[in-house]
Amino acid sequence: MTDVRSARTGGADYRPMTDGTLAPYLAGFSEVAAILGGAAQDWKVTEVGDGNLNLVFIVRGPRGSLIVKQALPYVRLVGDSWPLPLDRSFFESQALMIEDAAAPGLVPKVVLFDAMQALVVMEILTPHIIMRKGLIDGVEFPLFAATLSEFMAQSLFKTSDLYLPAAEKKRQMAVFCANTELCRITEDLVFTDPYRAAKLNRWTSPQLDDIALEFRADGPLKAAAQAMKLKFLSHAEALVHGDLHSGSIMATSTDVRVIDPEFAFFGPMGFDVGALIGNLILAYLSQIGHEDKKGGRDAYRAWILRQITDVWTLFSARFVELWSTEGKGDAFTAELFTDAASRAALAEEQARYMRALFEDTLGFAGCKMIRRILGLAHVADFESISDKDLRASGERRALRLGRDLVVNRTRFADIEAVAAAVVAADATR
Ligand code: SR1
Ligand code: MG
Repeated sequence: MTDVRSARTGGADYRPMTDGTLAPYLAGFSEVAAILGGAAQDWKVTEVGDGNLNLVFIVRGPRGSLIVKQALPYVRLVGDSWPLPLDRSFFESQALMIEDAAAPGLVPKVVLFDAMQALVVMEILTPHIIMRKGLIDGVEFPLFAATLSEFMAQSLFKTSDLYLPAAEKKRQMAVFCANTELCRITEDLVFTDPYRAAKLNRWTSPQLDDIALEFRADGPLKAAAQAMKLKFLSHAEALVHGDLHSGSIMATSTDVRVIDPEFAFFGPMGFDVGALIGNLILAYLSQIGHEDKKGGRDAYRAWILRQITDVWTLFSARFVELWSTEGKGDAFTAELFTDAASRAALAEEQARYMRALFEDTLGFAGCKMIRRILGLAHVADFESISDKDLRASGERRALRLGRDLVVNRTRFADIEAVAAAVVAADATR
């Protein structure tokens, strides 16, 4: 892993790339030129970024194609009134490499990190689509649950104290501790702003004015959301992706990959699992706006619901399996658990740990759902519904269920109970 001190991103020579300037710049990197083939004048560059933060280019050469992601010095969604450090490209490239080592083949390969221009050159994923788009269009991804559960189990377990020696975990943590600005975005936008009159908040208005106001006065909800925020701030359990929603997944019917870990830091594992499940629930509750007739998406709803239960069930089983077979970290020192009675006690402790992780997952899932409806950054699942009344009806159900998940996260018996709550919430449509 690169030392953060040698990875000063940006500087006097930094400039945002354009379709015209990127190819000549990349020509200076032999590893990039070798993949693209030909010379700079043969490369076709297209800016395709539609995310909240960065420039994203596809570069096509006679031999191959690549993706280039360049950080902008501000939040693209808002403009240059909101400056943002360029070093998020460093954290993204580092996280991609750690994730690839933990879960090989489940993230795009990094070809180059260039600190001066804050850009990451990586493998192009084609013909993959952003999973959120697929969820809106009713596309099933057969490998989704198996891949995401494997990705989360491997990347979270293998960066935790259950697997790493304490000194190595602390070394990795020290690097990602510097990703403070991106963490700050999450601290504000996910855990705080939806519960106060923040300037950048927005919601479907006037339909949701009442519930936006109600949530700002909801003491139990605000206290529970702040309890989740405290976990986010202080539980450095593992290297979390930090923004693991359906827009950070690219998939086909035969391949699923995780992209965009620029928010990565050492935080609570449930933040990733909760982001994923919360976004699947949003996808489920937004189907009302995407079906051609009432009930037209029922089979697809059932598919999403299965992904919610499968992803948790497969993830938790795989995580415990890794712990039991590769638990060589400084936590739960393996030599203490060689006899049958000790192993049984360890299994009980593992069950307690997974229960706590489940409750964290639900709390974070609820926070993520609420922020996407009352905060600054929304999701296309709902935003693409042009009938505002219909959109707001689904958003309201999501807000109520999100609140339930945050406030009552300890009361859900298991993931099937969560699935039942999703179905019950949607039954009011
Ligand atoms: C200002 S950035 C808004 C959101 O975009 C990213 O996808 C993260 O979710 C962030 O919170
Ligand atoms: Mg992103």
